Amino acid sequence: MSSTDMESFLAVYKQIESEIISDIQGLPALSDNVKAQLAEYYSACLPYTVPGGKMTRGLTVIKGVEVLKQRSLTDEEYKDAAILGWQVEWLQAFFLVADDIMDGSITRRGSPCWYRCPNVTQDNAINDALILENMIYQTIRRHFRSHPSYVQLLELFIDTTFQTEVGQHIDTNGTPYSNGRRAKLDLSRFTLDRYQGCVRYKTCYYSFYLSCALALAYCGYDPEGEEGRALYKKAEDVCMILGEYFQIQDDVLDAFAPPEVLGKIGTDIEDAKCSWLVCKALEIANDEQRTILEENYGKHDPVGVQKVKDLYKEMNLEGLFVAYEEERKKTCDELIAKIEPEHFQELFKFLLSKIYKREK
Ligand code: GPP
Ligand code: MG
Ligand code: MG
Ligand code: MG
Repeated sequence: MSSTDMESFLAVYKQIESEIISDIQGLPALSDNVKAQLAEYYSACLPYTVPGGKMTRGLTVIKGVEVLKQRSLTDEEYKDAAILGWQVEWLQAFFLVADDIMDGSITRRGSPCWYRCPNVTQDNAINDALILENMIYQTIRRHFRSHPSYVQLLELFIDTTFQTEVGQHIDTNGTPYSNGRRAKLDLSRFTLDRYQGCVRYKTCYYSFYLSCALALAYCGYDPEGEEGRALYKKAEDVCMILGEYFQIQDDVLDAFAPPEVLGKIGTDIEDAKCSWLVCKALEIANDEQRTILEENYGKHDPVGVQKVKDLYKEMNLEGLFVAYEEERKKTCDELIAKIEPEHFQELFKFLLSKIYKREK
């Protein structure tokens, strides 16, 4: 079984979805009518919010288990790794449903954000984000309760969720709120130092490290043991660098990628986000360029947003990014080449190949 086999991976999604819908249909002390409404609602919510992304996070767990075992997987191992992979995708669905509300986004994966669907609304979407999170723990209990790594698997999801939420808080408060409104834009907050801290928490742990750590945990590596500790640490070190590179791409795509390719419409300028682009621009801006940012950044006004994008173009930030990407690719190649045991390198080469020069 190959880890890049989407069809097999999606078949496992289907099974998890049916298990969850059957649970809902079996809830005690609810009339058949109410249960049917719930089942119908979540039979629409799950396929809309969970599959349909690039699925790299999920497939990475399978790749990780293959790499660590140094052989192709048995059917049972494949299924276990795919179930864990889908739990990372479920976590991502939970985060994205919530993130799109917080960021006031319009589209996701080429369709309206879940909270903007007419039969959903923000009230439901907030609760659905919470339900999506809970489903992770239902599924892990169903499939891994008697696995030796059960507690560790749970703790990885708990810790990663907290880390991401801390990052999301930093992200949301690049310009803090005061008396229910955004405080005045303070460009001095947008530094690469703040950026790196924010991104480590909001992106690196859940998008890169979690999948690698789940593979290690599933294969029985103990984070407290000598061999295990070194492997988790290596994975963490590389994932922090890959994750930062990935979020910098996300920020550049937010401003410059065609929404029909990206599947989402950028909101970072309107939302006054501490984006890599604004940090970089402020590093090199002259007084006049800084004034353009002062006057236009963080406003929900298409003319102002265009002025910021024109400024980014004038400052050749896209060119700076291309240079950054080449430098990053080189650093990552070198870093990965030093990882021991050698076969562990394959996992990070896989991740790097998925992100280098990505367009969505
Ligand atoms: C990416 O930020 C980070 C997340 C999606 C984590 C959200 C965390 C929560 C606790 C809700 P982003 O806003 O740049 O992502 P995108 O560009 O995909 O909207
Ligand atoms: Mg967002
Ligand atoms: Mg966000
Ligand atoms: Mg973004």
